[in-house]
Amino acid sequence: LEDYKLWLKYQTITNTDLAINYNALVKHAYISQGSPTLRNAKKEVELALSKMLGDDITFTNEWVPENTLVVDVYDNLSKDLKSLIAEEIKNVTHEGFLLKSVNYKNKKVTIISAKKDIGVLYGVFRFLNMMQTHSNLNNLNLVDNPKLDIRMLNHWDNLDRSVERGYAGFSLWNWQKLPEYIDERYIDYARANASIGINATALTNVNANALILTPMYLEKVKALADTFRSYGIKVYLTARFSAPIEIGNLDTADPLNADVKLWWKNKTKEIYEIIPDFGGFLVKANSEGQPGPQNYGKDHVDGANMMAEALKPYGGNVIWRAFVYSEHDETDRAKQAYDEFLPYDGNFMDNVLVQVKNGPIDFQPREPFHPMFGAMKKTPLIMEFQITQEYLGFSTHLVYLPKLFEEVLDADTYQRGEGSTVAKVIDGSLYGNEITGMAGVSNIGNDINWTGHPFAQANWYGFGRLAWDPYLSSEVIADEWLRATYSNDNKFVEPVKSMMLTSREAVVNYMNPLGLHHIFDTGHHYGPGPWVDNLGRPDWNPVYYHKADSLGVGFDRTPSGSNATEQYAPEIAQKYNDVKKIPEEYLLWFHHLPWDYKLDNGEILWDGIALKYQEGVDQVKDMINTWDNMKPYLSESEYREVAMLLEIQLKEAKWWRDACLLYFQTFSNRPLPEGVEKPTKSLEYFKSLKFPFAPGIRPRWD
Ligand code: BDP
Repeated sequence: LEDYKLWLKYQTITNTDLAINYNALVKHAYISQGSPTLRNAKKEVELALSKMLGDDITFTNEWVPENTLVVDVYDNLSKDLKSLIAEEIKNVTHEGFLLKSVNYKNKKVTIISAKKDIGVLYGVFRFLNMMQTHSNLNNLNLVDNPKLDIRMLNHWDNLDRSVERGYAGFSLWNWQKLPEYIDERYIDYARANASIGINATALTNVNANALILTPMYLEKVKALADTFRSYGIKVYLTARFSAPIEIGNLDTADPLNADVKLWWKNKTKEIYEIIPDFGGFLVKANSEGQPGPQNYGKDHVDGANMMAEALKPYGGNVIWRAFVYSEHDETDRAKQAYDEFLPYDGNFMDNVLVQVKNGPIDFQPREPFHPMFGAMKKTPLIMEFQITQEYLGFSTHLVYLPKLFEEVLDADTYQRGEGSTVAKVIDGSLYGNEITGMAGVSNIGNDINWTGHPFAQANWYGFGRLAWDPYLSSEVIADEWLRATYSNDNKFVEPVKSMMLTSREAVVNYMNPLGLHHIFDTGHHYGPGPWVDNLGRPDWNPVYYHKADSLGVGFDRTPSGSNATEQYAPEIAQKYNDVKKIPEEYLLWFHHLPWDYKLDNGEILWDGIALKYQEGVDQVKDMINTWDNMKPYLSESEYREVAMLLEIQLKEAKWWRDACLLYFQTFSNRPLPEGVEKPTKSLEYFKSLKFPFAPGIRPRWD
């Protein structure tokens, strides 16, 4: 049950010096209760301080001279207090906050303030997090503003409560009991999100069901929106493009048809009448069989702007996804989103954001950054990361994703010269966009611990922190999370942190080393399937991506091949085209190379691939050792839970290694190099494995 509390455990502070110090700081706490949001702040402070420090803290509802902690919006503060923070508060934006230690009438007072209620709540959560991580709170002077506007989760939750690519149970949203029944979990979900600054949630799957837009469901959505509002969270819905036909009795969904436009206008009005702060629509159109404007000979701009027009009067946004690849397009799948969207740059209305996955294929353990970042200069792009581990071992493998997110955010697009990082594209600083955002495909379900794997909580946490500030380091985030979740003992934090930080490279090594990608088994993406070649479309088959043959392996995306590199700035294109300059982690993503090609360290490619697979397995063994050594800092159940999962991870890492090496060996015709363990099963055995009931499968659309 401790797991349920996420990073909001508020464990008792047992270090007496620290407890005395903190107690003195917060002894007499004044927390405004002027609004539902401020009341949430108050509840959180009361809960947290009593758990961390005990019961001798006095909470007052009004200003008294004894106060040492003051929590309120700037406008409500007394003149004296205002004057003490007047300078700093100028730098606080509408969702930002200020934490400041001041001297007031010869007394130390800590002020948590902001321009708006939501900023106060965020400030409270940060302050409590600092206390949970045993930070020095004596001389605070911190202004922190979110660097992105829309910080959102995308739930791929279906109305029957199954979750596409969900590995943590069923959907949290209990549609049958809504709107009357407000599950306590909705509130804890909102608290957790607010604690890291997430301010938006798209409740439903991008493979959308139009029913969510019917009055009966909208009442239920309203109940959730009402619950989340005081935590600063806006609700978005996925809009099925053909909804006017399916639930509106029209015979077309053509975006330029007057009746269709009117239908969306009326539908939008109906939504805002009951949810006045509705965020807008998230749309997957003409992608993987979803309907869209192209069904009517129209394009993405026609579709997005039609919805944007309906939302505009209410301040709502359209988030239009760029995850498209057509079965009729013979070119490289990695090129298609760019090719399809770049011509529209500048044509979208100003309340349209285009949501782009971090890489050009699909949430692989490693991909180069998506070439649309930086190239699409006149359209705000919202980053789409996947928090749920569709291609990274589901919720069974411990993989710390902020490391992956950070790699993408730090990548330099060179689109406006050196230093044009992806982070600068999405925070709007490179091209001066009005609205900015980051979306994460949620890994949350109704499992008691929310995310299946206890360490997957860190991925939710880390996503939120990076959406707030895409320049944060993954290491700092891991540190915060570990301290709040498990322990502040450095003998625990340091080794476990380094385990987390290497876990991402481990999964790359044992699944897709040296730029290999999309060699997952059909449909469920659980386990290896590099041999799969029988699916309806070439670009659904792993053989399309690795192109192994007797001569070599890898996808040639240089000018001699698909020339996908031309979609990047010349600095990147030149580097990636040159087999000597490309970072080896992207080698086989961009090059088809002979099995005896010499790697940087002198190994031949075949040996290098095999040794990487082995290294991945060895890294998991190291993780197991690290965790075993942590027993003294963990409860029995905390220890066992992760230990059991790590054993599965090891078993599956070996499965990946053996299946892939046996398969690729049929082309390389070379022995396994020394140091690589011999497979104990045959290739035929691995090929025979079938997983019709693996979790998270989506119904196929072909
Ligand atoms: C892929 C998933 C599929 C999603 C699709 C998407 O396999 O279930 O519907 O992405 O993002 O990663 O739309």
